[in-house]
Amino acid sequence: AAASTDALAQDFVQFCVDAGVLRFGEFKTKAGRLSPYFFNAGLFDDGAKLARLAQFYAQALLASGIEFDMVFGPAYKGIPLGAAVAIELARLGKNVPFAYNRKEAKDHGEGGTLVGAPLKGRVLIVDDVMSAGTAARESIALIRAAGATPHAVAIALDRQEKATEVGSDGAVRDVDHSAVQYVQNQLGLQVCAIARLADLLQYLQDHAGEGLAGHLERVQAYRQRYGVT
Ligand code: OMP
Repeated sequence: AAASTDALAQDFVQFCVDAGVLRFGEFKTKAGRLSPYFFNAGLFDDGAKLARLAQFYAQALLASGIEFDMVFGPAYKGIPLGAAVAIELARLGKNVPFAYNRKEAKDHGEGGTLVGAPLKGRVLIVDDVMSAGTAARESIALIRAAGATPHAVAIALDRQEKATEVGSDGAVRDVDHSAVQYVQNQLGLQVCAIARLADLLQYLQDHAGEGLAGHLERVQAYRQRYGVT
């Protein structure tokens, strides 16, 4: 299974490079780090790309063996991702309930911040990227508050970098574990990532002859500074 998961990850990185979702250059992350690469899931911007993306999530989920009762897409970017994954799962014979949240509560009409199926059972959160883990923590709290169980997280890319925490003095500092490690080990959720930083590095190594050698060096240096083992 390990070999086929690797092959899936390599196919996925290639797909993201072709789609312009994965780019190399200079980018600032949410945590304020200067990153030599960036994954912009907003660029899965047509029906065919979304369908292909959903197939990758579904295949990675099936390979992981993770069980779940429903799919939750966190606002905003997780909403189309969760919807696409729910559609693909149904197409594969696993039709499960789907829900998402709004960022602002409505005071009329259906009211509340949750839309779709009632949150219950083991919930799978579908999101794009995990860096510091801020977004994941919010979804987990929301699912708990609704009386359901945050059970697993499916992401497209695990950046495998140090999470940050705010000290009692208000200063933000790096910690030794990644957000994914925190969600797995401290919060007890299962995490399924289609690809990780390690797969991205493998891709750059395999294609170093095609003008990607400079990017390989910069991504390696970034991992040296911010990566986890
Ligand atoms: P955390 O919520 O801190 O884990 O950061 C994840 C979010 O950062 C994503 O949902 C994006 O908004 C953004 N992001 C990317 O989309 N792609 C990247 O390659 C890196 C980031 C980031 O800013 O860390």
